[in-house]
Amino acid sequence: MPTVPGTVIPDPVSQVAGQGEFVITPTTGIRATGDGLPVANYLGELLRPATGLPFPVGDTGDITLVIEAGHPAGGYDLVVTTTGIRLAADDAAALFAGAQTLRQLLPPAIEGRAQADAEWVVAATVIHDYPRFAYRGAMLDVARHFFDIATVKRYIDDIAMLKINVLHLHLTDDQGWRIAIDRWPKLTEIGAATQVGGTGGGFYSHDDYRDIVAYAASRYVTVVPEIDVPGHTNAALASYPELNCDGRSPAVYEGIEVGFSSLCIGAERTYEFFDDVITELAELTPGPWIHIGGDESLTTPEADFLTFVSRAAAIVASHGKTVIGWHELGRSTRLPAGTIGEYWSFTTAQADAAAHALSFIQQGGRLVMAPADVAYLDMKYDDSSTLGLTWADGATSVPDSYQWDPAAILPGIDDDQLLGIEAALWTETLATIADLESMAFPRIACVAEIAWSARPSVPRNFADFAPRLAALGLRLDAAGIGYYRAPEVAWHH
Ligand code: TNX
Repeated sequence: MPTVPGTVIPDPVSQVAGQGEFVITPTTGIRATGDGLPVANYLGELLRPATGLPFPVGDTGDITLVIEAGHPAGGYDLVVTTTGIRLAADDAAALFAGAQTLRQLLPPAIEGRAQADAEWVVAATVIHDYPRFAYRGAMLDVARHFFDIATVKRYIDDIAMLKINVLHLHLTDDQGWRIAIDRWPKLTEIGAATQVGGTGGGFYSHDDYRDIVAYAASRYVTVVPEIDVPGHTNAALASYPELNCDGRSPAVYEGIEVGFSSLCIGAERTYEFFDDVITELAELTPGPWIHIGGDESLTTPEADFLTFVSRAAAIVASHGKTVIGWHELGRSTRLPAGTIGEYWSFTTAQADAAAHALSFIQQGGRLVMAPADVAYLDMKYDDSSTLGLTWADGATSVPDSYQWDPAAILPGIDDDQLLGIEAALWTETLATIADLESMAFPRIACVAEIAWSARPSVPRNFADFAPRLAALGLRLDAAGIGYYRAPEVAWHH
């Protein structure tokens, strides 16, 4: 079926249909210079397999990528006429976002990895577009189940398609410590040996991790590493007896309970440990943020929690990084300036969670909204889901994950106080790429649209979105990405 303007996800700010169409031919090339060249090369790689056409990249070509001043932050302009395509933006990241739009203007068969038979045309259109939020995140939990480099790279490609530009990696939890720390080798010798259910496990060496970060950067995705402290630390506690107040290590943990572990707050060794971890992690992290968790430290006494949080946050700041923490971190009133809180309560805010989140604002920081009842991709879709959990106010249907707004959750909060939003994929019940994709898709498209598209003047209506989701389904089919065929969507077959 032909793709017409109006099926792009996230919905562009403005899109006007033109006359006629641009026809791709064997001589169609991609023109770019300077910082535009990597995007042009990426676009070429995207377009070659299914078309079987060469798409030379260089000084000439009917598809022109231009870096020029004058676009809104993160935004681009895309003009398709019968004679050519012009994509322009202020920087390469915004150009890349525009390339994702262009990709969705092509027939769905473009997503196939083998040569396909299709009419490679793009309907004439004029698109002016820019993001609502700078931070458009996806979180992947590689601690409960470990995912290899290839899987993480595939997930990066999955999210980049939807203009998501942050991958938050939940690297440590009770069930596993997944990043090598040279100064503390047992973290991975012992702490990475297993995972939920007891089979498998694993970790990233520094080179593995650099590989992931570089791949993400090639998709203009910033990696935010999370070391979850002081709770969710059984894997570290099992690896080093000295991190436990009684000097004795617990056994490794393969279940899915939360809230039972804590670093020893009173021991100086704990802070030496944390500083060593952050030293190595900061060296591996080109992005501005390091996430220190802070959620569900249910066995850490309040005074200890506050002591720990202010010291841990200061350590991260001393390495030149901005702290992100789950909203519980807002219990502390001594956070470094600009600390980012990640809100994970519900769209109807629970009082304590709201107060903790607002504390970040009062301390000069901003929020990333990841409301669990709509943006947790590990929630079951409905009773038929075999994977997933239900604690976040029951199942989360695809319409649920679309019909909400991040600025309508907390009192007195507007877009200015929000850095962005995030879709979280916890993996207690998810072990394979097929598991991840079937839970993420299509709900991650809902969250991506909320992150990018302009705030609507009336509440979002799923009925308006569903046809575009159906169109995305054709692309996912061609790409071999499995997804949940939500009954609320008229899928094309
Ligand atoms: C809560 S949300 C957690 C995670 C679990 C998740 C499962 C948050 C900050 N903590 O430890 O994996 O629920 O949905």
